[in-house]
Amino acid sequence: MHSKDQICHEDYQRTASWLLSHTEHRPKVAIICGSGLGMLADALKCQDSFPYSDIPGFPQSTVQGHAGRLVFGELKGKTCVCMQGRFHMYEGHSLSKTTFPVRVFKLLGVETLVVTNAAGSLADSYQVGDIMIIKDHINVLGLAGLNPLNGPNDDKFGPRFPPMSCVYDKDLRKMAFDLCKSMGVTQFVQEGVYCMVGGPNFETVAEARLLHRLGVDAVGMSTAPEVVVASHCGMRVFGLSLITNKVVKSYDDGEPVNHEAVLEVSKLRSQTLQSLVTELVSQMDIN
Ligand code: 6GU
Repeated sequence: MHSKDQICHEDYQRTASWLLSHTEHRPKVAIICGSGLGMLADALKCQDSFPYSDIPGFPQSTVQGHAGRLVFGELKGKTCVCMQGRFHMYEGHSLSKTTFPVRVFKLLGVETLVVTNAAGSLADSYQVGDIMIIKDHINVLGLAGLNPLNGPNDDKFGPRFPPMSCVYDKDLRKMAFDLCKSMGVTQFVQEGVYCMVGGPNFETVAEARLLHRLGVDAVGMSTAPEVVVASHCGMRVFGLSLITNKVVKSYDDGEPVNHEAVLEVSKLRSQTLQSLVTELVSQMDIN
C-alpha cells in the first residue's frame, strides 16, 4: 500500500465529528444502496443530506446511477444513515477509501450495516428480478491479498486477525425471510453465496463457469470490502443482492450483459427491496 493511501484513526474521527456537528440524527443502522437502488434513501423522513463532495475526507463516486450523497433520516421511526452511491475499486479508489464510510459509521455509533447490490446470477434456479439474501461471500480480491485491512491494524476498530465465519447475521436473515413470507414474495426470494470480483468488465464464459463450480450463486463488483471492514469493527451485517441478469455460462447462447439492463431491472424490483429493508429496520431491536 502506498503511504498516500494510509488513513489514520484521526481521519475517520475528523469526518465523523463533522457529520455529528451537521446533523442531529444519531443512526444505529447504516444502509449502503447499490446500483439503481438509491431510492431507498429518498424514503427517509426528516432528511439531512450531504453530497459526498461536501463531506471532509469522503471519497467521490463516479458511476452513473450512483447519486453520491449521504442521507440521514428515519425509516419507520428508526434513525438511519444511507449511502446513495457507493465506492468501487474499479473507479480507482484504494480499498481503504472504498470502505472509509463504514469506519466513519462506526464512529457515529452505527451497530448494524445493511448492504445492497446488483448482481448477476450463476445458480441455475435463479431468475432475473430475484432478491437474494446473502448468506456468505467469497471475496476473490481478499483471497488474492487485496484486503481493506491490509497494513498496520487499527486496534481501536478490531483485531488483527478477525474471524469471518459468521459475518451475515443469522437472526437478521431469518427475520428477513419471515418478512418475505408475510409480504407474499418468497417465490422470488433466494438465499445464497455472493462473490465479489474486481470488475469493471463482466465475466468471461470460462470465469463464469469457474465461479459456478466454486459454489457462487451471484456475482458482483462490490460489497465484500465494506462487509469485511464492518465485521472487523464488530458490526452486525445484513445483505441483499438484486439479480439483474443471468451470467452467461455458454458459448452458444445467452445475452451479453450491459450496465443499462442492470439499472432497468433494479427499477423493477426496487419497491419490493425498499419495503423489505424498511420493514427489517423497523423490526430491529434498536432506538
Ligand atoms: Cl454478470 N457480473 C458482475 N461481476 N457484476 C454484475 C453482474 C455480472 N451483473 C450485475 N452486476
